Amino acid sequence: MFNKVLVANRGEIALRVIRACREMGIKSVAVHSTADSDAMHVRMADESVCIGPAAGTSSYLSMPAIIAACEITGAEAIHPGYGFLSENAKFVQIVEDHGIKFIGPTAEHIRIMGDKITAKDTMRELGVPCVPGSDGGVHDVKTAKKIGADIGYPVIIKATAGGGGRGMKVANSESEMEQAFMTARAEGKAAFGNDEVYIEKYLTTPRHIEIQVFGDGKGQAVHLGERDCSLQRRHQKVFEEAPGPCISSEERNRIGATCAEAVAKINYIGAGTIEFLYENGEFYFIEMNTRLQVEHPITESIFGVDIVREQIRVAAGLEMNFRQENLSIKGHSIEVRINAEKIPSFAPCPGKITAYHAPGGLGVRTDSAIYVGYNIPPYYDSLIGKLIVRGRDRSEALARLSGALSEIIIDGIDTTIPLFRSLLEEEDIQNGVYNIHWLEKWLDKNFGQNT
Ligand code: MV4
Repeated sequence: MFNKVLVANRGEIALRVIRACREMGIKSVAVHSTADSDAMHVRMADESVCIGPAAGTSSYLSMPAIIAACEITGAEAIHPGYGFLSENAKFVQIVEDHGIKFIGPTAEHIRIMGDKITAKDTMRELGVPCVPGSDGGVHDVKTAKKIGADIGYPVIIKATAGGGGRGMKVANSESEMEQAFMTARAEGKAAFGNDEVYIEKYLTTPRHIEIQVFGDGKGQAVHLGERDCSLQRRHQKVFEEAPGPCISSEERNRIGATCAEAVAKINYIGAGTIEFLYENGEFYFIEMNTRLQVEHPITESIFGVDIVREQIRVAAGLEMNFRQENLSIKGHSIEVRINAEKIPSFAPCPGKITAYHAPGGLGVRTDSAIYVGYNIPPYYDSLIGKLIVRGRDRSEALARLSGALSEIIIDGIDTTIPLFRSLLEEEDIQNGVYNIHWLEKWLDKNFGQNT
């Protein structure tokens, strides 16, 4: 096992990794920007290194600074958390070239899944059900129109380098194709330096269901069920639950086995998430994320598995601590993302925390790096905490969430907490009846132009 791990991240996810290291008897190294000298991850780690100025691009994204921090401290491995360098194939290559272990998948797997066309081709080949559409890239409008006529409108044109909803355009009929095609290409070029696009049938009212997978890199892999992450605003998830309220155990076992088999076949190592759109009882692959995700705790809560610990174990060459036949779901879990944002505009709201009380009790987990007197810097993501609850069933989880939201205190800044208090009043949320458009429609109805 590693003696020392460098955590190339900040905020709650850095704490999450540092805690796992501590439990495993591994020393931790925090890295931080000049804006984060007072951050909790710096205090909690065994050692820390300042790696650059406030801007993420000059610190948490600086490959030379992070490699140097490893060499200075003698860290043998890097955990990237999520975001920043977690899905950067070039970084993984450089890390490994320096004889440092990257706690995550190989550069090759990250590269394959980072290109959406290659990812889809690979998954289709592995027997994972995909959205009907073009076979690979589409290079001219004439071909695009032919595909539109074949699969039927509406269709969606997606940039192969896209993600997070950028470089996507819907065409409702052939007359909209040229404009949508050219715009998707231009956005792909501008945002990612890659103008290759592909086309899919546009599903109008799907849910976003993602399957957690985990591989040992030696041909063994398991799945840890699904998460329903349909409640999103502008491609930012706000509320996630596991299991999905609309997924039966038969459906879970079937799609889960398909996903586990697929990643086993490619010798995938560590944690991964296979994203699907789910509509009329069918799963359609859209993307794979080759990282630990923000919402991983809801899966941990219902399976009783420490996903970060397992990531570290397999990176060190040890076996996974679980097998599919020993994994079972106990109860229901929900996560809400606490962002430093004003509701209903969702405008970022950095500033000083003047009071903080984290809710507690059975089945309540608060993952956050804030403390009283902490000044949330304006340079990074607005996520400041995650409230994760577990109950024996969905209604108990909802009741615990409601209790925890009454109890939590974060003063000094605006947060998304009031949004969640309102959402829990909604019958559709209570009944688990929502799709990827539900939240934006609800915000529009309740706040109109203010969101
Ligand atoms: C789609 C789709 C409908 N049909 N693909 C958005 C982000 C990217 N991960 C994929 N996305 C979508 N792909 C087809 N063929 C609708 C979306 C989509 C979406 C997906 C998941 C969660 C929220 C979403 C919000 C808008 C659009």
